[in-house]
Amino acid sequence: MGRPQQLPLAGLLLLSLLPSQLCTICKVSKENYSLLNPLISTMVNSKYAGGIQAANVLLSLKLAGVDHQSLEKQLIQEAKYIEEKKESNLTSGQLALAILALRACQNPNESDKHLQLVSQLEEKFREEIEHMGVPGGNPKTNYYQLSLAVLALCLFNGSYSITELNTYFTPENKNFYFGGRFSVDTGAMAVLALSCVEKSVRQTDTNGEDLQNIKNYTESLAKKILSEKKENGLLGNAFSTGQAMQALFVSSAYYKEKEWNCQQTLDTVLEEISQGTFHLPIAAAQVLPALMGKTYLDVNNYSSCANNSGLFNSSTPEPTTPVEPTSPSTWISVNYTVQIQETFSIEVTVPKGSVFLNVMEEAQKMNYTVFRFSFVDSMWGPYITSVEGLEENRENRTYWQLLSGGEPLKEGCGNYVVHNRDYLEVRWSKY
Ligand code: B12
Ligand SMILES: *[C@@H]1O[C@H](CO)[C@@H](O)[C@H](O)[C@H]1NC(C)=O
Ligand SMILES: *[C@@H]1O[C@H](CO)[C@@H](O)[C@H](O)[C@H]1NC(C)=O
Ligand SMILES: *[C@@H]1O[C@H](CO)[C@@H](O)[C@H](O)[C@H]1NC(C)=O
Ligand SMILES: *[C@@H]1O[C@H](CO)[C@@H](O)[C@H](O)[C@H]1NC(C)=O
Ligand SMILES: *[C@@H]1O[C@H](CO)[C@@H](O)[C@H](O)[C@H]1NC(C)=O
Ligand SMILES: *[C@@H]1O[C@H](CO)[C@@H](O)[C@H](O)[C@H]1NC(C)=O
Ligand SMILES: *[C@@H]1O[C@H](CO)[C@@H](O)[C@H](O)[C@H]1NC(C)=O
Ligand SMILES: *[C@@H]1O[C@H](CO)[C@@H](O)[C@H](O)[C@H]1NC(C)=O
Ligand SMILES: *[C@@H]1O[C@H](CO)[C@@H](O)[C@H](O)[C@H]1NC(C)=O
Ligand SMILES: *[C@@H]1O[C@H](CO)[C@@H](O)[C@H](O)[C@H]1NC(C)=O
Ligand SMILES: *[C@@H]1O[C@H](CO)[C@@H](O)[C@H](O)[C@H]1NC(C)=O
Repeated sequence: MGRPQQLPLAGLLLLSLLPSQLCTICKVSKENYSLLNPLISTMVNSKYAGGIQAANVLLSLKLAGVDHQSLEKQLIQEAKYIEEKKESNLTSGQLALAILALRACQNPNESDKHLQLVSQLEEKFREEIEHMGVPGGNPKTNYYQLSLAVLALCLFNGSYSITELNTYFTPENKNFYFGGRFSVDTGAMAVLALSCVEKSVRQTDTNGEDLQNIKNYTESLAKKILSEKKENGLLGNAFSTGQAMQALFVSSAYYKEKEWNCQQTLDTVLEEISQGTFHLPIAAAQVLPALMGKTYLDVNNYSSCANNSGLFNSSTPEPTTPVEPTSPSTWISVNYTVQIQETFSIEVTVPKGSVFLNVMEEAQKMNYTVFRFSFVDSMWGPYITSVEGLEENRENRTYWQLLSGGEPLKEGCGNYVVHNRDYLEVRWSKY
């Protein structure tokens, strides 16, 4: 008599023991895929300098089910080079991305390729942990990259220590914050990594305490991401939202349904796409998987890799960035300030439509001693490394922060379009 009652109870119990099986995922409907075409064409029509630069894009296209052979060929070349060279100067996160991109959607019947890369990543992860020294120290790179490394090791059978994760991934760790502000991108990548670890711990040896801590961290980080939700549904800003959505997809057991209106977030992202917000290939690559209901945890799941090639249209022209053609007669003037301890200001006149970098170049021409600067190119555009001869320093966690009207910018100096009477600042800061 008791049986029919016990069975559903046992089922319920099982469900509550397997929280990560529950998933609230909202995604763009097939009828609406054309709204994603600007992202696809941005990614497919760009030129990629190094193979590693293409990794983010290839990973994204594979998860979305759009195949792009030439990108993959380029990356395989690069991988061969790294494997042979052994001594490689890639950072942990770059190598992790290369592995994720190469192995994503690989037919499980094919023999595992690039095992060498996984053991190289183990080594780089060790170096990161060693660099942190004691709890309270910092990694060589940052927690976004550390999380990418843990994720790739977890998905592809690399080794890492769960005890170390327990030590270093407490949500209060300062590396989750830049200048006191929670970094949504970083927290999201950590949630993805920890969710993978949680799944694999549960499958193997279940050290109760380790598992309990991992769950606790995931819950806290998911809550922190939700606390960065804006009125319009974005999580952090437009550029962190895709990764934050992925994190909330895999951690839905840890928050209540009413705490997040996924559809609202999705609609706002679609609106941002139409405004050209994701015009950089890297920005498009980071946001696309979530819109298709995919997460980085799907990369080793062959059966979730659909072929959607026929549904997308990469021949549509790229959306033009909303910058009016510059007529040479329209000039604007901005106030540009370099702040270390002393402050130097200058009034700079530039053509309408200019970006922050153009202002810096103009100021440099006017007074080289005070306004000289240097930058390196990255996937997000130019990254300022020194101003007035003062170099950023990763050990000291110093960098050159960009601001307008006293507010930190959401974009780099190559993309932020300045406006008349803008009050621009580069400020020597700590994170
Ligand atoms: C860590 C990080 C930083 C660190 C980098 C140093 C470090 N210790 O690693 C610090 C805190 C210094 C930083 C600074 C800035 N950042 Co930042 N950063 C990140 C983060 C969280 C991870 C980057 C990473 O490691 N990627 C993985 C590796 C494998 O890729 P990578 O290409 O090798 O990574 C390098 C570059 O990304 C570079 N970098 C980091 N931030 C930025 C920003 C710009 C504009 C450029 C060109 C390069 C760059 O540093 C990384 C390490 O070397 C990303 C989040 C994301 N979604 O990508 C944001 C992110 C890239 N940053 C962003 C921004 C806006 C900035 C700032 C412009 C903020 C400001 N107002 O000053 C400044 C850069 C100013 C300058 N000097 O030019 C935005 C870029 C959005 C956009 N459309 O351009 C992102 C996407 C965060 C966000 N959601 O808003 N950042
Ligand atoms: C397609 O997108 C529009 C605008 O974002 C939305 O209002 C509509 O409900 C979507 N259609 C479907 C079938 O999901
Ligand atoms: C690694 O070194 C090569 C050659 O010295 C250089 O071209 C490349 O940009 C370096 N990569 C990184 C990530 O530093
Ligand atoms: C892998 O091989 C098995 C047995 O040969 C076959 O049934 C299965 O369809 C293959 N899987 C894929 C994804 O090709
Ligand atoms: C994972 O790696 C271990 C050794 O580190 C090996 O014994 C095991 O067979 C590997 N498992 C898979 C699925 O590749
Ligand atoms: C995680 O654990 C700490 C200490 O054990 C506790 O204070 C905190 O409330 C827990 N967080 C969550 C989200 O359960
Ligand atoms: C793999 O993907 C399929 C289809 O999306 C899904 O049904 C299945 O649960 C996934 N398997 C794992 C282990 O995540
Ligand atoms: C995906 O489908 C398209 C046609 O819809 C086909 O041309 C292409 O070869 C397929 N790609 C893969 C990897 O199956
Ligand atoms: C792709 O775009 C071209 C040009 O914009 C258009 O003619 C064609 O109908 C589109 N195809 C699909 C499948 O959307
Ligand atoms: C720029 O703005 C600062 C702060 O408002 C002000 O002190 C400075 O005089 C201005 N510089 C120029 C050249 O207008
Ligand atoms: C550059 O600015 C500094 C500080 O305001 C000033 O001492 C110096 O004379 C200026 N140099 C030129 C070439 O204007
Ligand atoms: C790092 O900070 C220390 C202490 O403030 C300083 O002595 C050192 O010169 C800094 N290093 C660099 C490369 O800026």
